[in-house]
Amino acid sequence: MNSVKFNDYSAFKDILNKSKNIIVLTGAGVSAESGIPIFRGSGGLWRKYKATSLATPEAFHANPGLVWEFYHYRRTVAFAASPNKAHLALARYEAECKKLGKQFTIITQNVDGLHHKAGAENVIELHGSLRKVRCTSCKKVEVNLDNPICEILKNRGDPSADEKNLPPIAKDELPKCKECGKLLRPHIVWFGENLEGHVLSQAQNLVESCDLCLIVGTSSIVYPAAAFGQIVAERGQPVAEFNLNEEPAQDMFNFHFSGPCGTTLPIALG
Ligand code: BJW
Ligand code: ZN
Repeated sequence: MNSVKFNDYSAFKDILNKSKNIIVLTGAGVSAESGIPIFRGSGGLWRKYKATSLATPEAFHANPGLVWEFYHYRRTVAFAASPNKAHLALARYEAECKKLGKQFTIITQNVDGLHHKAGAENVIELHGSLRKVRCTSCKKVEVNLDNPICEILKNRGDPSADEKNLPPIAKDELPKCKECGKLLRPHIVWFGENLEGHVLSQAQNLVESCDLCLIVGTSSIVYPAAAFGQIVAERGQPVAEFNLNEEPAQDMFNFHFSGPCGTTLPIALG
């Protein structure tokens, strides 16, 4: 039976130095110190809604104006945010790996673009990106950094606004596809939707071939990402978790570093 080593930086560094194909799965916790709210717990509310209840195709179908307001707010926060010490430590380590001929890939569940902003190049965005939109009809995907993305969303999205005082937003006022004129949506993977096939298989290949896996700032409850660490551990390869929580998500992981990852990761990768 494997026993988890707690905050053992020296034993972790021995393994890190020997590894040649490293993956890092990141979640909302890696961006928390950049001021991006996490999904679960007290930070996961926007107005009276749980963030996870708005991130569904059903919510968008029922009220696209409300869901676009929520995403307008998220885009505004993410576009203004700066990478923190955890993003920067990962990007620095990627550059070191490149020099040493090692493979290093960040697989992120985040949609905020902060790994790229920190300078990381080898990043797989599992759940899409706030920087992209997709047509609900012709499915064309494009980068769109306009903010607001359409006139009606100007001055909307305030999380503390009282909805009783806000006029509802009609569907035909929302952003439209330049090709076919139909409604655009955020290019984000919502609950119950499949991840993009090529993105998922790229991530799965790395999960099957890596010799070290870091799990950073994720509650490890949303699949398929939640299974990645477990799959690596079942193959007998080391897994190291970095989380505010004191306890590991899985007792089959080898290392657990508790505390803000803006503090723990720079030590572990330094
Ligand atoms: C810190 C910190 C600091 C804080 N330092 N740490 C198998 C079994 C059961 C269910 C399923 C299954 N397969 C699929 C499902 C259904 C579903 C699912 O997993 N549900 C579970 C809830 C049970 N999965 C899906 O629907 C996926 N699709 C799919 O698999 O398709 C096939 C299929 C469909 C249906 C049935 C079966 C198969 C799609 C998932 C898409 C997830 N989308 C979201 C919303 C994106 C939209 C957006 O961003 O606007 O992605 S949900 C939300 O959760 C978001 C996140 O990426 C994701 C993960 O959350 P994360 O990152 O872990 O955040 P938190 O808040 O949960 O945790 C933060 C952590 O950080 C905490 O642990 C803190 O302690 C820590 N922390 N500060 C270090 N400073
Ligand atoms: Zn279109």
